[in-house]
Amino acid sequence: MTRQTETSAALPHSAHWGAFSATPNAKGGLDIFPHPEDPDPSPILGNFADALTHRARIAKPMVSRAWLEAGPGPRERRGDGEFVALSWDEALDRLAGELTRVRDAHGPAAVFGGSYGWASAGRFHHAQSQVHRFLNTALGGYVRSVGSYSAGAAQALLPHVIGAFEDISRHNVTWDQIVDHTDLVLAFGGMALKNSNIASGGVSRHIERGAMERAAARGARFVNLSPMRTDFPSSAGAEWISVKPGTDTAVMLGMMHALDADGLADLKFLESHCVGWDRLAAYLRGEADGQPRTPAWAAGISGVEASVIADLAHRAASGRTLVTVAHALQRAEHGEQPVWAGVALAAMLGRIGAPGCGFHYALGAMGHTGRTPVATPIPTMPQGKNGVAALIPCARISDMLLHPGERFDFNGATLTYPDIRLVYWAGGNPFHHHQDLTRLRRALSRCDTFVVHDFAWTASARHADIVLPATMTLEREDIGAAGTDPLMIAMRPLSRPYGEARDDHEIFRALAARMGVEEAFTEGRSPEAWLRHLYEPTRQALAAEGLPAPDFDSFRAAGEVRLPRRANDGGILRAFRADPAAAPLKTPSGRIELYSETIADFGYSDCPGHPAWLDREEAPSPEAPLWLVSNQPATRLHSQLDYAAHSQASKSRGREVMRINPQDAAARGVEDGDIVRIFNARGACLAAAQLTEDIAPGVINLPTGAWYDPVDIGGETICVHGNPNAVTRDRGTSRLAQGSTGQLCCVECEKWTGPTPTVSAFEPPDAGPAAGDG
Ligand SMILES: Nc1nc2c(c(=O)[nH]1)N[C@H]1C(S)=C(S)[C@@H](COP(=O)(O)OP(=O)(O)OC[C@H]3O[C@@H](n4cnc5c(=O)[nH]c(N)nc54)[C@H](O)[C@@H]3O)O[C@H]1N2
Ligand SMILES: Nc1nc2c(c(=O)[nH]1)N[C@H]1C(S)=C(S)[C@@H](COP(=O)(O)OP(=O)(O)OC[C@H]3O[C@@H](n4cnc5c(=O)[nH]c(N)nc54)[C@H](O)[C@@H]3O)O[C@H]1N2
Ligand SMILES: [Mo]
Repeated sequence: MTRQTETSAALPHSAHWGAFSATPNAKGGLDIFPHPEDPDPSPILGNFADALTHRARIAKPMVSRAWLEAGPGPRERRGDGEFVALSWDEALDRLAGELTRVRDAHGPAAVFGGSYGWASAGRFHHAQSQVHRFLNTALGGYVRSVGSYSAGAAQALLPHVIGAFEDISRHNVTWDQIVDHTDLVLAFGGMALKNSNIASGGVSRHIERGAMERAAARGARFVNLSPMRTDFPSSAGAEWISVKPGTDTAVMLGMMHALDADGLADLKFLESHCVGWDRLAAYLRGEADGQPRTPAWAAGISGVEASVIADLAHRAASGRTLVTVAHALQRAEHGEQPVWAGVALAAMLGRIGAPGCGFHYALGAMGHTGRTPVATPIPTMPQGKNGVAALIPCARISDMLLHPGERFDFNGATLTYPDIRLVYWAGGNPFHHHQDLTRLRRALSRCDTFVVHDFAWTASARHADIVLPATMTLEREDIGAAGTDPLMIAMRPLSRPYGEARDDHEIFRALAARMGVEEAFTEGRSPEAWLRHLYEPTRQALAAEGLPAPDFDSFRAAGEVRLPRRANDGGILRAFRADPAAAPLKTPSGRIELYSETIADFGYSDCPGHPAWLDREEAPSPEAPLWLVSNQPATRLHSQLDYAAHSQASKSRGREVMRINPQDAAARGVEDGDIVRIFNARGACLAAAQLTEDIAPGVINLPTGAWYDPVDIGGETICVHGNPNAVTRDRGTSRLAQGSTGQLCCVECEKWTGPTPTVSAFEPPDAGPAAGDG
């Protein structure tokens, strides 16, 4: 992001990718100025410049003609029909009627309101909070989703073996400690700076690049264990060890074997702070099955030479070492295992809880990590009480819709999929985030009604029956805040709403009014009154600390307020290290569990009682010999604003770019810039090839986020724009966590020789004559 001089007329605002201010320009767009305190602003801010009035925005309430004419009900297929524009009054009347029908006929447990997604940074207009509050108020509840696509496996596993997810991923080793203390960072999955651009709720300072460079200048070494060199900034001088996708657990087990065999394990720490070392040691030594997990064994699986694995173990034991495991590793089949193995490896090194050392889950994967949390509460919209008990792990959406009444395992419990009639989404894009989109399409055809609020014609909106145009963040007043950022931002509206767009809150208020619960939904507050109300707990906490605690009007006039941080005290792991009896972990034993009785007792063969290397169902085959890594995109947050300038500039021939090693490209006659078809038995997409030595042979990379653009060609549905979820696999990580496995799948790829279909993902769908026009 180039820094320009901000004019005094610029108004503050905030996004998940940075705090900024902006002024309207003569082109109908915005001039964007990163926050002056941000040392390394995110280039993703560039997507705001032309975002407001793009043709991909939704201008009016729209209803699919099929739903309007045939009424609610399952359909052959959603997503390829015509839409009809309705007035707000008519759209809201029909939706309120349908919500009432479903509630009265089937009860609130027939409504899926999980509505997973990142929405926008403002805390009041946070779409998920608004939709949950509305469904709780108007229906008495809804079927919810738990966990995240980000970290489903880790969220279920970490509390069993080391501690609460937040404690291990947010209040642990800090960047300051790494600058001062760490000798060696073993980064499994790397720490790409593109990823720490992002923090939900906002991030006013991007500190990672500077911290890595300062640590490296002091002599710290970073090792990027990943199939891609670009997963670490070159300025930090990282060594690249290329690991075959999905095999990190084997590498870690090989390192652990070397530590054990060479007498380098910290037996004192294993005795005083851990349980289950004997069980893990027996596994490492192959006592039960005759297969010791030696570096040579690990080399055969991972492609990393045995001597490199052993050497890494020795280096790790000789200094202050930090082990980090990226989210990506656990967003894959058996994703629990690399997280647990990382904890076990760090435990054997004996430095968990020491400054800059030990284990940090997902350090650098977002701008939230490696910082100390703020000491005051931040504004949160109350969601009310959900009277429905039924839930799904978030990535089981298609399973739920396709298998109502069926039972499934989840973290020790057996749950039943509810029978869903109405699906409500606000602030997320399932046709971005979910796997195997052909299957999701089939699944979403089974419900009676699919409702989507969005500000743009995403694939989810195109598949909906009722599409309500929401305002985008740039058009609203709000408060931007994250529990890890020192600035709370008074976000100001930078434009009038596009077309007839309304705030999610206003849409829900109007629905609540029709359903007789307006007062309960709004508590009598206008949006402005809500902002003042939500600001108050933070102000009071500031005042109690004796810090500047401006009233709301002064906060709004100043544009921001500074929040104090908690002490940089290493969190629960530091206290536990110092005295495990006085500060036990929240695990069953109070210690780090290298063997978990709880997990063992669940009896899941896909997640046994200690970290283990497990055979995979998804693995390279003659039909699908390449690993596809579908990671986070560098030029946007997920699918958000894919239509805007910065994201568009990264495309080639209008398509998402797929990276491939020249060796694999040559074997397939693929040249740089060619359009390729990426496919497997589940589906296919087109992308533009880029040849690079920065990716390991046998692996290709297509980031997520290109808007799904399915076209039926020769009997096959192909996403012609390059959405990798056209080919990913829709299975849970294991019965423990049921997390998303979207990061990795196996595919083949070939040069596309047919006519290149036009990408129409950003063209609004066909709109028939408006209702009432004849
Ligand atoms: N293959 C594969 N798939 C993946 C992943 C992967 O690694 N590989 N990663 C996964 C991960 S980690 C995640 S977190 C998910 C992300 O999945 P999502 O969070 O669903 O993705 P977003 O594109 O951020 O979706 C947010 C949507 O909300 C809309 N929106 C923004 N502001 C507002 C608002 O104020 N009101 C309303 N109504 N709408 C708004 C945006 O336009 C956008 O459509 O994707 C997952 N999917
Ligand atoms: N710019 C940008 N930043 C983002 C996001 C975004 O959409 N855009 N999304 C944010 C969100 S919601 C999340 S959850 C985080 C996600 O954080 P991550 O999941 O960690 O991020 P990814 O980019 O998906 O993956 C990181 C890298 O892991 C490597 N990798 C994949 N599989 C393996 C494996 O099996 N072994 C090893 N060693 N490496 C592997 C890939 O090369 C990949 O580039 O990112 C956040 N940051
Ligand atoms: Mo995520």
